[in-house]
Amino acid sequence: MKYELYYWPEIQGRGEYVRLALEEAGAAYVDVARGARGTAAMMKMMDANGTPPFAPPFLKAGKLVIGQTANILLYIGARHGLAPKTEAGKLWVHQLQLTITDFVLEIHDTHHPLGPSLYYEDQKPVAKKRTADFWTERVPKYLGYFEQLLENKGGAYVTGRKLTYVDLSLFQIVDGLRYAFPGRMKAFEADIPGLVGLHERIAARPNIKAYLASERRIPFNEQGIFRCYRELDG
Ligand SMILES: N[C@@H](CCC(=O)N[C@@H](CS)C(=O)NCC(=O)O)C(=O)O
Repeated sequence: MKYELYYWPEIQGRGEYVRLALEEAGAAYVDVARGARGTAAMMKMMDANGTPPFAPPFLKAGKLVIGQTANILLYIGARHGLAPKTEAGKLWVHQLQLTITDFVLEIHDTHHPLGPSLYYEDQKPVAKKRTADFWTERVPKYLGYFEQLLENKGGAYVTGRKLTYVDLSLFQIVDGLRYAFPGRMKAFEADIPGLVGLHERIAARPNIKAYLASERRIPFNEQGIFRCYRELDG
C-alpha cells in the first residue's frame, strides 16, 4: 500500500513530523499536494462527507483517512515499529507527541501571537513580547522536560534503546529552533546536551540522512512554523 500524505506543498510545517516518520520507516508514500492539482485534491478531501479532517496534515492509508499529526504518528508508529508494542508504551509516546503538539503551537504563536489570520507585520510588537516570554519560560520548561527524560533513561533515545517517532519529532524541534532563532538557540544548547546529541544521532540515520539531502525535504522558510525573523532572535 502506498500512503498518501496531504499537506501544504511549500512548507515543512506540521507535515514534517509525518514525513520524517515515513522516511525513517522506508514507507512508500506520495506527498499529494506537491503534485499537479494536488492542493485541489487536498481541499476536496476536507469537503468530503463521512469523517473529513479539519486541517492538514492528514494521511490516507487504504480506506482510512487519519487527521491530526499525533494521531497519524500513532498509526504509523504501530505499523512500522516506531513505537513500543505495549499499551502503556503506546500511550506514553502518544502523550509525548501531544506535548510536542502543544509546543509546536507555542512556537507558531511567537510570530503570530494575535492569531493566524493576521499578518505578522500587524503583530510585531506583541510577537516580540511573546517571544521573550517563550524563551525565558516556555523553551526551558518544554525542552528541560525532554532533556530530563533522556537523562533518566540513559539510552540513545527518549524511551531507551529503541527509536520512536517522538525522537524524530524532537530532531525537527531542535532543527527548527536552530533555524528560527540561531542566536538564542546557540546560547541555550549548553543546557540540553542530550537533545543536541539526539539531533545528531537522528541526522546520521541512513534513511533520514538521505531524506535531508533530497529534494523531498523542503527548506525552512518564512511561511512555515519555524520562521527566522532577526528582530525576534534577541
Ligand atoms: N492539531 C493539528 C493542527 C493542524 C493545523 O493547524 N494545520 C495547519 C497547517 S500546519 C492548517 O492548515 N490549519 C488550517 C486552520 O487551522 O484553519 C495537528 O497537529 O495536526
